[in-house]
Amino acid sequence: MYVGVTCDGSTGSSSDLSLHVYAFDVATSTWSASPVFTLNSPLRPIAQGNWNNWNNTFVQGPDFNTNPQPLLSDIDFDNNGDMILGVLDVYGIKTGHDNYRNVTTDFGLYDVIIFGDILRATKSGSTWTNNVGSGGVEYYGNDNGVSNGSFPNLSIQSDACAGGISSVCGLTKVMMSATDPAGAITNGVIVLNNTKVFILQGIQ
Ligand SMILES: [Ca+2]
Ligand SMILES: [Ca+2]
Ligand SMILES: [Ca+2]
Repeated sequence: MYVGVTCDGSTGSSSDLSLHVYAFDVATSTWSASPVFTLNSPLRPIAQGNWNNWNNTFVQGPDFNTNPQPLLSDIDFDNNGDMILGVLDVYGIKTGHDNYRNVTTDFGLYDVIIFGDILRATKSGSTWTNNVGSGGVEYYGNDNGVSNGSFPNLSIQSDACAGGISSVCGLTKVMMSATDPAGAITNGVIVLNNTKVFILQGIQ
């Protein structure tokens, strides 16, 4: 059994953020040491997508509001034993669509863009490599939503995972729940190829 843990930095700073996956051997009732996955640049392509420690600050952005805060929300495995991790941006849960902000005198309705993520953890011996593809960029570089061009500061939704992932043993694809898979203001899934790292399709 595998258990995901998020160090959310809520009493510290974004440098305290990390993800952990512990393995529990049911037969022997023992826990393994956990590989630690750090977050943030350079594997988050745009500045607005950088992870922050968990906080309750409403952040007014140039188009939508963004304040990405991570939660390790899903663990799947590829055929070769690599882990595929889903990371939910909990700012979207704290805020929502067309909702009030946390200021009692403001009755305006606000919208957000979340920047979740899909990470791949590749094991070599006892060492795990976090989310690094060839050239040192994010492994699933095409985990992007699609903009309709209406929001110039967010010309691309660079990390569109909405936290859920699904990988089927024997297949080379992984499916993730996603924001903007078929244009701006859509929800659905994006299908990624595990080996060539192409986006296969976005489905609303
Ligand atoms: Ca990306
Ligand atoms: Ca990404
Ligand atoms: Ca899953």
